[in-house]
Amino acid sequence: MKITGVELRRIALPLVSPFRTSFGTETARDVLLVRVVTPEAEGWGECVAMAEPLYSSEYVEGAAEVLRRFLIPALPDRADVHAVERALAPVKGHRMAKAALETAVLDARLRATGQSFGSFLGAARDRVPCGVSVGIMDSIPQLLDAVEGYRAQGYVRIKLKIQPGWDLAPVRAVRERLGDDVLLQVDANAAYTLTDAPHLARLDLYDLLLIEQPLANDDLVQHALLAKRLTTPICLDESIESAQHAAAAITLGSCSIINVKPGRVGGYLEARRIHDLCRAHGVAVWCGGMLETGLGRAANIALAALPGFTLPGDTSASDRYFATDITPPFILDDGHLPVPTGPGLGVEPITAILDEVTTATEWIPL
Ligand code: NPG
Repeated sequence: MKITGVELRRIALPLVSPFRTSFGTETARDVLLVRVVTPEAEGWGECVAMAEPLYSSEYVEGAAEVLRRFLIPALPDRADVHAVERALAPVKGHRMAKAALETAVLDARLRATGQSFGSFLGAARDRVPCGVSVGIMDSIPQLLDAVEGYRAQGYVRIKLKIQPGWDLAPVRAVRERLGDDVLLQVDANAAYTLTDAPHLARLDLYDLLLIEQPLANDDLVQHALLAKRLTTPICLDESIESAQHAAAAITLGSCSIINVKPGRVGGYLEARRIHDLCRAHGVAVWCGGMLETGLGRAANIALAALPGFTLPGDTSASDRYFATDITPPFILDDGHLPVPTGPGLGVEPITAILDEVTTATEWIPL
């Protein structure tokens, strides 16, 4: 299977409500889509980089640039995902850009052979339980309203974004309102330092599933020290960009849970390696989210169906983010989403909607 060319397509999608984290507020998604064309089939990849480099060093314009200048020209002749991963490896970093290109090649390949992402990755279930990530709000009553709305929709786990000044009180209020049985976790997006350990230890009262990325991205040692001072399990997100990082974190005792985001780690092959490593070590994993459209969401749901994904992921329904998704929407059913079964991602963009939200396209022949 030879690759004929690659299209870079930018789309703009407003979010149904602003999403605020400790590093910024997203009100719309500026998404870079990668379409790989072969004579047999086309494949899609969604780049999860945001417009600004605040979650990590990557940002959408930078991803487009490294794709057009370095990654697409480095593609091998054949649309083989392992060969693609090797060909992109010499370029340092830029994992979100690499993941988008690798996913598009894999999708084209799987569509040509009729195999689904779930089957390729090793999915063990046909539906996955879904959590929801709830942003920082202006007031606790506003937060409680939002959380109750999500509970009514059926989400099986609630994740609250926290930051200094928005932590103990909102967590206490939500725990009191929801009762002890609801799965509740928090995500700091690297907003604290080790000197906050006594304060973070006060979260131990609320029976949280985990605290996600309390300290800075490169603080693996500090996370290990913090883990000794909390009973709440530590989960790492931003710190884990590869299976090597995951191995180091497990060895050091920096975390007992890992949030796997394929974009952050360079693609679904590396995401699966992290799953395999964690499973062998008894470390739980769950699938994170980056406000994906239905294309990225489809692949994440397939990944979340692997046997080591024992905690509900940030794999919310389309309407959590978008009034109109670019694919047929993912709709929550009893707190779960179905793993797509069609070839490749198992979903296609709806052409009329895609064209309407497209802001730019660029064709790069090979
Ligand atoms: O459900 O897709 C989702 C969003 C889940 O909270 C979520 N994502 O830090 O994990 C995160 C956060 C995020 C959002 C990170 C946007 C970066 C950008």
